[in-house]
Amino acid sequence: MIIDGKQIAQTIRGELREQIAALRAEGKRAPKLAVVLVGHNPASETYVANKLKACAEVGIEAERISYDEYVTEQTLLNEIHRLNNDDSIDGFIVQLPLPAHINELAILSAIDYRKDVDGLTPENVGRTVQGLPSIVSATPRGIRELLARYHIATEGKHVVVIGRSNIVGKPIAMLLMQRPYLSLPGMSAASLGDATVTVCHSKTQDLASICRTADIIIVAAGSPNLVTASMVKPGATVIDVGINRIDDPASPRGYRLVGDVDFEHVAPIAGFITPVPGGVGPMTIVSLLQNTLQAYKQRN
Ligand code: NAD
Ligand code: L34
Repeated sequence: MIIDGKQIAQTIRGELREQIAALRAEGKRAPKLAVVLVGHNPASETYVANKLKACAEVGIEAERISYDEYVTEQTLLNEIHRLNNDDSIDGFIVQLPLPAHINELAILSAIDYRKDVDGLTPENVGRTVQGLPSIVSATPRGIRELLARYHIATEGKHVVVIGRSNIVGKPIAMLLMQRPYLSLPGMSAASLGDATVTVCHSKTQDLASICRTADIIIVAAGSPNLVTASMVKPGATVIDVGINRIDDPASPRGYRLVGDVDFEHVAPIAGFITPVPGGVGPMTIVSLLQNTLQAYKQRN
């Protein structure tokens, strides 16, 4: 069965729109998000445009703050301090990647964790690890939501995560291994967590045999066709986070998107599988909206 992330994201946007309309009807102001974008990475431009459009759809005010790729780290830090202290802003994100001359962790660490709607500050990551209420980063939150809404339980299951990034691999591994005491405001109830998690990465030996023992594979590697049919146990759930642009003169944009999974051959044997596009990507965006509403509620 194909997991329809686009559809679920649309449903959640409808829920958010209603919640925000109800707040407005009580005379409250709209939540407000700011997005800091550095440089002109075409993929980042697309993702940020999708985020701003989704905000407009649900009634979240959004502001895009752009810098060219030569901006100094200090200028960005000043902007972050300004946003931390701007009472009209409920949350903000710094779209990644940043240019190589900027220290990503220094930038993320400067964000006030209460406004960190990407859940990437040391405070939010640490609180998530300890099972305290926190803001969970958008893509892992979206993956959890997909599993919950498709009633895919993780308790006692073997989850293989491929990729160890701070933005996907590490946090999703942490969330799914937890005892399910994490309260995520606005998230549908399901028994998520309690999984046995294996994290694989570029130095892992014999990825294929590890994957074959997985009930759930979550791949965020950025490598087309990394997960092939022979690596997937029949009936397993496959969550494809990868987004890769493949040159394709026949398509209107000159490229097409593929994930990290050989979808054509894996889909027939998987129990559940997410497509690319239309799987995890739209959930990342809607999770940011949920996080923004969460930050707004916690401030008010
Ligand atoms: P990254 O790009 O920072 O790092 C890739 C990770 O994959 C590393 O940990 C590396 O060890 C591992 N890896 C690479 N090749 C491997 C291999 N052959 N075998 C095993 N492990 C391997 O990670 P990221 O930022 O999580 O991004 C990964 C992919 O997910 C990219 O394609 C990115 O565009 C995509 N992404 C999508 C979303 C979404 O919302 N759909 C969100 C974030 C990232
Ligand atoms: N700070 N940096 C920060 N936060 C994030 O949450 C992100 N990410 C990742 C890159 N850097 C970030 C995103 O926003 C990846 N990402 C993201 C966002 C949206 C989509 C994909 C990745 C998305 O909309 N995907 C669509 C297709 C988009 C297209 O046409 O290119 C999909 O259906 O998968």
